[in-house]
Amino acid sequence: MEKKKIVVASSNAHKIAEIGDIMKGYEFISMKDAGFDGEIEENGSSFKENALIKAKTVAEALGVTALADDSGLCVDTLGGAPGIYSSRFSGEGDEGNRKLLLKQLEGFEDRRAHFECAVCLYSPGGKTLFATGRTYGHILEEERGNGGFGYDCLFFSDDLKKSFGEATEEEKNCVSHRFRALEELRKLL
Ligand code: ITT
Repeated sequence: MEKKKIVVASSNAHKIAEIGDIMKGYEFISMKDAGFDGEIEENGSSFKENALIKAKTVAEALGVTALADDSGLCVDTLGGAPGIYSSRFSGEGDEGNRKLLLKQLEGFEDRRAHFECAVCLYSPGGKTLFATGRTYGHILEEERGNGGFGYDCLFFSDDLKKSFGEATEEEKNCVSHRFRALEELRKLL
């Protein structure tokens, strides 16, 4: 049977790959490959709002069903920062973001944190499904492992008892915020 095609409203190749590994049975196409190369202004005030903005923009521009993931790292001691600003935290990409996070946490004992993910599936005509997922852990004093992307090598997972950077893709994809959000979404489909 031919797999159902879904356009992913994201320009983050790591995310798109993880979504494909987690949601078997669907074929995911990046928005760029589907013909969308516009800018999307993520000006929502929550993960959910930003996921809707991304999915709706791409779905309406292309006339197809689109899936968006808005996600980020929330650190308790920092009042939930960087949160929805995770990708733009330092303004200098993933490496700069990790450096800034370590700097802001210097001297803090409480390093508890969670990743959060909101997914939105938007179909032309306005049918909208949302799901969210979280995964808990703490921020390490230094990077461990080089797998994954973003803050993975600084995030020690309570579930895996190692950093996401040290975990295999399969291990991360069994406990991650993205996996949990997509599992919820799958139940709604
Ligand atoms: P799109 O908006 O194009 O999808 P993006 O990377 O800008 O790509 P977000 O706005 O949702 O996506 O920001 C997510 C950021 O949160 C991401 O760039 C990482 O810094 C961090 N992040 C989210 N999920 C992560 C994960 O599984 N592992 C490590 N870092 C993650």
